[in-house]
Amino acid sequence: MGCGTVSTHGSRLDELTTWDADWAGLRVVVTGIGLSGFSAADTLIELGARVVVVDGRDSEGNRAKADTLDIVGARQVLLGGSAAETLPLVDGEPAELIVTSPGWSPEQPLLAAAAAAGIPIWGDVELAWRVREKAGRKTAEWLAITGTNGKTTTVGLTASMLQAAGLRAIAAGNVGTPILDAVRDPEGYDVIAVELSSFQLHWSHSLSPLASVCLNVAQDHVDWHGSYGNYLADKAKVYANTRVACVYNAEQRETESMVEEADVVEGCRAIGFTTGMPAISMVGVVEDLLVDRAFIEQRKDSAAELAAISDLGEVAPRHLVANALAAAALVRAYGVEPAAVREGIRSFDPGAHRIQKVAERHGVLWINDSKATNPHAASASLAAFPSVVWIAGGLSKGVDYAELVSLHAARLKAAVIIGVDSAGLLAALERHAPDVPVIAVPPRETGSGQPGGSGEALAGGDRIMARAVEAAAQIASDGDTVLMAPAAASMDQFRSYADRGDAFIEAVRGLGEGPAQTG
Ligand code: UMA
Repeated sequence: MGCGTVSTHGSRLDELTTWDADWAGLRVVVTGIGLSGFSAADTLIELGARVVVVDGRDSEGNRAKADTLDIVGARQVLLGGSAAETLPLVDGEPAELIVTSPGWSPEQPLLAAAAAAGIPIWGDVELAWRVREKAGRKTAEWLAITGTNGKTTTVGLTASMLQAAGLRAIAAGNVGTPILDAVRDPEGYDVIAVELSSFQLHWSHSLSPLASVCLNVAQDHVDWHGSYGNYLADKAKVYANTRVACVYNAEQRETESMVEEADVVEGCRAIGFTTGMPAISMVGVVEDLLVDRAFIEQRKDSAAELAAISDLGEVAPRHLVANALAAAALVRAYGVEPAAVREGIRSFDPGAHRIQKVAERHGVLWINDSKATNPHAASASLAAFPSVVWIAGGLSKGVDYAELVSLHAARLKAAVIIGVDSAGLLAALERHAPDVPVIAVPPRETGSGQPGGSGEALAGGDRIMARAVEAAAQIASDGDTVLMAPAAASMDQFRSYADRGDAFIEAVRGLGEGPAQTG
């Protein structure tokens, strides 16, 4: 039996633009039973669709989720490698729609087969957009946020500003709460700050947010997208059909050209953000203030104060200022007053392990940025400090460190290298920062007090961090910053970036109040 074409399936799907539309009996295959797949399957079952769920991993956790979906009324849940290779039928007939989890690549055999058969493929975000209107529930406006780095901070700041304005608002999407969970909240939200990954954007088709931003772009996820060009094209989709404001990074031309090329709703404005002096239709910085020259009537010759840089906390690196400005532009597009922007910034908790001040001892600032798992993120935090003893290294994921090291060589007082996979970083330091002293902590350090036992490897991680911190303390002196921003993933020596950050904090606290270094 043929699987039909896009146009025959499209006609029914075109009608499916609210919760109350006729979803009953629709034959859907949901791929993935993780956070987004589970929420998509659960939603579709509640809507009365006939749902088959597929996941390549037959684990205990997935079996438990499968049992739950069976109970609520899934037609079938298929787990295991072979299940994910072929397109299943739904009640003996071809699917009319695939709803995929974001992590599934278009090359994946089941999705490739669906595409070849002309079956439309939506992500969970597309489904959420289609069901956001429901009789008797508030319909939330969406503020859409993407970018290679800073998305999570920016959605958090955006939600915080909206809440400070007295609105019912939440951060959802790639940040962790599946967007369908936010959309299905019984009370409903006024506004959702939606974090969108390039994967989610790839599988989104009809979103029309009130305002949108691509914060920045740098090489990432090129394997999934096939090329950097494809990655950029998917990122650019964040601006499609935007209604009020497309917010771009005035310091990164790529994001501005995405806006220029986007098909937006008539009347939508392009608003820049800059950490320098703002031109007209931008938000930016004047002296130590964040200001708005975009959403005020007198923008030709004046700017409105939104907040002070110091409202962002003791350490306000440039990229954090940029994130706050992007968030401010989004909420100003919605109509939030300047006072709520400031209040939202002040009450925002960026969470641990992100440029977190751990201690200040004898004029040395100790900063934990364990969240910096790639060179782009590490570069942003290095840029925030003039004289740095840099603790770095870990699982490199094959990235190139040449640009990072040459860009920041002048601010490096020394580098303390951890990690089992840091050869690339060491080579880059040797080549592009030959005058910077480098201390490599041997990767196979194990705790002398922790012989044997299953915890030995991780106890080793703690010891390695303690060695790194001791080495940094020997070198750092008044005015220096010891910055643990590894530019690499953590899983070679730690359970997670959080575990690595905790080890750093513990080691810094373990230094006590010993004598200051003079060197
Ligand atoms: N699976 C397969 N075959 C595949 C790929 C995945 O069977 O080829 C299965 C896995 O066994 C698993 C499920 O699919 O059971 C996982 O699906 P998923 O990888 O799409 O992850 P979810 O649990 O649905 O979580 C996703 C986002 N994950 C990814 O995009 C990889 C989460 O972002 C997001 O918080 C969540 O939806 C809710 O919206 C995480 C992430 O790492 C934080 N994002 C990437 C990033 O930020 O760089 C994009």
